[in-house]
Amino acid sequence: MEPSTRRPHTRSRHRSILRSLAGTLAGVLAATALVTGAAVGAAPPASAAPPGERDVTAVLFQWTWTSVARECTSTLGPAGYAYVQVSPPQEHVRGSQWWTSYQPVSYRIESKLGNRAQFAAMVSTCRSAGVEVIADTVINHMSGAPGGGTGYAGSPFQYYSYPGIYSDADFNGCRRDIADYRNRWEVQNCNLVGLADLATGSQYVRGRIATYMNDLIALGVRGFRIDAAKHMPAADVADIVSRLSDPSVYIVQEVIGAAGEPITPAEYTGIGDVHEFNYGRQLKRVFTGGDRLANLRTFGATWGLLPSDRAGVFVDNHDTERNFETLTEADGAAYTLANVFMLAWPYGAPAVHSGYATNGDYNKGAPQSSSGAVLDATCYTNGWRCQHDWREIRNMVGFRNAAGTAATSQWWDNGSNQIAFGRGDQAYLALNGEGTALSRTFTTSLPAGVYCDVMSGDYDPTARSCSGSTVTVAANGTFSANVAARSALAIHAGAMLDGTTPPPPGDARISFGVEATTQWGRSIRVVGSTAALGTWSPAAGVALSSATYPVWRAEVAMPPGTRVEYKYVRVDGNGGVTWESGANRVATVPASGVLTLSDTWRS
Ligand code: ARE
Ligand code: CA
Repeated sequence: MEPSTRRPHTRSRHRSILRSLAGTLAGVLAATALVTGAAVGAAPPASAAPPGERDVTAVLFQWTWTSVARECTSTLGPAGYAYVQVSPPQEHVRGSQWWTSYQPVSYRIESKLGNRAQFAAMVSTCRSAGVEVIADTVINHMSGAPGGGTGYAGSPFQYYSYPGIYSDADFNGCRRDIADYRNRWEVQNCNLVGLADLATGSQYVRGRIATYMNDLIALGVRGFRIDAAKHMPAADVADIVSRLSDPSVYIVQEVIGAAGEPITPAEYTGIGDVHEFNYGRQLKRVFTGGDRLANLRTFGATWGLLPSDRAGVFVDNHDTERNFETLTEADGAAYTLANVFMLAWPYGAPAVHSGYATNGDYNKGAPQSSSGAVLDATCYTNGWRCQHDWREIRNMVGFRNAAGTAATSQWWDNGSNQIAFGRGDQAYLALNGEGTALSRTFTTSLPAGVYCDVMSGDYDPTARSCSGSTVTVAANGTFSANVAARSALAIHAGAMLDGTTPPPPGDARISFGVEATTQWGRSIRVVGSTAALGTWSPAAGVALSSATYPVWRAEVAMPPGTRVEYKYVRVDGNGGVTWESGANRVATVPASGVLTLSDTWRS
């Protein structure tokens, strides 16, 4: 592992801190078998963020802030998404097309997607639901409208002149369109499709951009997609990022790698993550018959892709679903299965694109009223596709969270387009890309038990029930199942069924206890890595009793020897959730009897 100071903005740094702390704690625990809350001294800074291993982003493309907020609470949080990426929030040129978002005219947080207050409320609601917000930031350029005009929020502007922000001298001198992508200077100093190219080498411009991004951080934003990063020298991007008020925010840069071009994604990996476009391109090739799924066994860096811990990956994004460089939702099962594979496969940080029907019109803006106001999104109406909510995709987020950092194991393939693999003792996927059913006995490293196949139905963590079919894993790790043509079967430790799971011998259990003073109307829950603790979903965690206030307590029976990571959360009257700060706590279920924990709330 490289020194963490060199690459401050990738998710791997955050994760590795948590992992090393967790490792230390686990060692302490193994030796003492009794935990107190004081063990974590050097915890990372307090934040409302849920614990460390989650890395899936839902991209709610062109959704209004009001609808993003609602979706965080109803769907993204419960599904376990770590981030929601929203479209550019700054003032932009007027017009009905989606791409007006990519033509800034000022840095006021007022756009067709909502005003500043709505944006702030959305960030706060999403964070309460355990979902951090990534803002798409357009900082390489301003508008492309040569005639000038008035922005969405009323700001007057001219091409190369944005009163109070930038004047002519703040733009690069090239002033013509990029024509030759093999010319580094031209790509970085001339105009991308007519968009006024900012002089990002200038101290003033860098400072002004950082002020905008810091404004978003002040509103609670915890990550940035940097649009058109390839069109700014990496040194310029690095300088801007070094000015951010919070060095732990997540950065993912749009640097499209292409054969024959001098500017490469690798130039930007020292700053943060970079979108790996070849990932989506390769998945299209493999899932449309250009290669066999069996060859995905080695999918990753050995295919010439970026190092896993620097790659932001997707099956499609808003550009590629319009230029068909990748699969799109029109590809049906191949698209769904590629997303399932992406979420199961331990490479990169995955983003699920969620768009709307375009009916073949490249420019078509998000569903809007007759007066041009973008309508709040409601899934499956008005053309909203809601890929983030498709059962197979939504449930694979839980699979990925349960799998955590476990490596792939027990790979199997039929030499063609039927594959299966596990993620250690946490999760197992069988994916059938062929036109005939797959019937076999699979070998896993999973503990024996009855699992919900989350491709065929949903697991209900409260009722501990499954609306789809179940799979019984035997003591030797095998299970037999039938996987229909062009479909998948997925099981994981976060979706095991009670009662049918072999009962823990000796009544093994943990008594969770935490001293926490709270205001009237608030309550404390324990949430953690196992199904019994809600698989990191606060709503599915275990409510503690206040009978011995200020110590809150509850007993949870779990299979003996299970290593659990957990945290306490405070729930206020209207359902808002506050996570305690610091690293995940760790405990191991005893062989029999009760392990009594006496923790102290970490504010
Ligand atoms: C619109 C109109 C234009 C008009 C312009 C200015 O379509 O005709 O000239 O406005 O008035 C988006 C849309 C554009 C839109 C623009 C501004 O896609 O159509 O232009 O907003 O409203 C390159 C860049 C890459 C960029 C892609 C699209 O390297 O950064 O082009 N992607 C991002 C966003 C886009 C966005 C912008 C940047 C601009 O994701 O959605 O544009 O903010 C090879 C190269 C790639 C190149 C690619 C396509 O693969 O390797 O580098 O990508 O070709 O040219
Ligand atoms: Ca530029």
